Amino acid sequence: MNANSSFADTIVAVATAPGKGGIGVIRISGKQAAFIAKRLLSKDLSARIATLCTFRNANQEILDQGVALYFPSPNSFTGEDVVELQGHGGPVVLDLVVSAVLAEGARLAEPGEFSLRAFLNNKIDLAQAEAIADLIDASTQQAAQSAMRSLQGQFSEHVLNLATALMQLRLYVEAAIDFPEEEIDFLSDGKVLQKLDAILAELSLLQAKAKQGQLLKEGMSVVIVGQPNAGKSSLLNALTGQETAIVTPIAGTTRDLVKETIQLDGMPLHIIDTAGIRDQAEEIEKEGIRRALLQQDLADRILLVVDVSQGELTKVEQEVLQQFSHKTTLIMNKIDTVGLLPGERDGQLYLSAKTGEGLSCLKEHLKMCMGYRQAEGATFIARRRHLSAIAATLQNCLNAKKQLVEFKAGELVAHELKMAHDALGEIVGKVTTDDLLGEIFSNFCIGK
Ligand SMILES: Nc1nc2c(ncn2[C@@H]2O[C@H](COP(=O)(O)OP(=O)(O)OP(=O)(O)O)[C@@H](O)[C@H]2O)c(=O)[nH]1
Ligand SMILES: [Mg+2]
Repeated sequence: MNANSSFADTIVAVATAPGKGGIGVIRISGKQAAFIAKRLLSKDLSARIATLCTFRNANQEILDQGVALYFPSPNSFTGEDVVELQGHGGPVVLDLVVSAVLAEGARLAEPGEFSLRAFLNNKIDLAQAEAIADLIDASTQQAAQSAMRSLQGQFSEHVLNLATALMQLRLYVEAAIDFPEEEIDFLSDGKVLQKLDAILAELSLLQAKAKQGQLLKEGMSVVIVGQPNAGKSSLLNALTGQETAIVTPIAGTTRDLVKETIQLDGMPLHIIDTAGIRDQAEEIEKEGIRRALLQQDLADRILLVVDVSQGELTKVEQEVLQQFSHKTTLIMNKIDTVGLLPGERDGQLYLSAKTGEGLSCLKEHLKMCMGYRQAEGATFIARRRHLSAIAATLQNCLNAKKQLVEFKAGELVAHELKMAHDALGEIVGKVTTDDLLGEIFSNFCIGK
């Protein structure tokens, strides 16, 4: 989607979810919105007043009856003239009204085009636009509340305050460079370092909150692997609290990947159960094992399930532990059969998928692995894009500090600070490219 080429068009889309509903909302935005509404409704609309109307096409056939709302520019969602038609929520009747609007010269909106226009008209910044999509997509209450905080601008405000502090520091350093005879004094009087340290501390705080927000949005992925009959599917079922996967005493029961998402105190947990890994497998099972091994690379965490009564780890189990030592948890399952206590010992988790003992310990362990802290109230939703921008800003500030402390190199301090400032600006959209905008807004639903 090109950000500017089609800005002159008036766009239309059904804004409510597809399917049947009590009402359905059609949104029209652009210069022709009021004119088109007049043609359809044969009525003049007053700004921000609900008006009961009959919706007609160009042949004066009655299509629907409903309420029309007019939001004149600039006081609308997009910043343009906007008309919203609230009719009956049936797909056919909504299509008829949209067709009538198209016949009057509007065109269908692309996904996210209303939000893109809101962004380009400075009604919202980029982080807020993303928060709209994240609010709609939220899979837990915590994620929805965090998205709402981002939408209200709390995340952007934090970012903008930091950007202002960085700007002021840049001005200070650049002024020092412009007066070379005083440069050394300026840079060594401690003020720059003090301000830089304060910015670094704030950035770390922002990073911590954004990480929580990203977890709320994307969650944690966990893959359960192990030998046949170790109790992998039983563990999946214990975590979901349902008979999600088939459990039998027959080795080789699970062949396909079984996927389920639950929430762990607000954090989405994507769990994948896999085929037991063994050498003597027939063709279907072999394919299952191949898929299981692939998942190990992708997961945030691998749960290697072992029957606690089996004794020594097998070669396959040792290989998993070695190859993925940084992200594997060894689960000693079936403690009920040997009378062991549940809990975490020597980095291993003892539990029983059958009785549920030790399950809460596993849940705490998973949260801890991701650094998820539910108690932290005021997180805001964040995306990978935001996290990498914050990381880049931090790195540039650290480089600036090094140039300052070790080399007193004013020019290079200024350069690093400029890079930091630009990286931070990407979050709210002060620095953007058409590609980035296309990528972000094309993932929105139509009508947003
Ligand atoms: N006593 C006891 N039995 C368990 C426990 N966990 C699983 N089992 C039993 O072990 C057998 C195998 O369990 P599954 O969950 O199907 O094992 P799996 O690892 O998914 O096996 P495959 O799909 O064949 O790879 C079943 O009979 C389960 O009831 C446990 O904690 N305690
Ligand atoms: Mg299984």
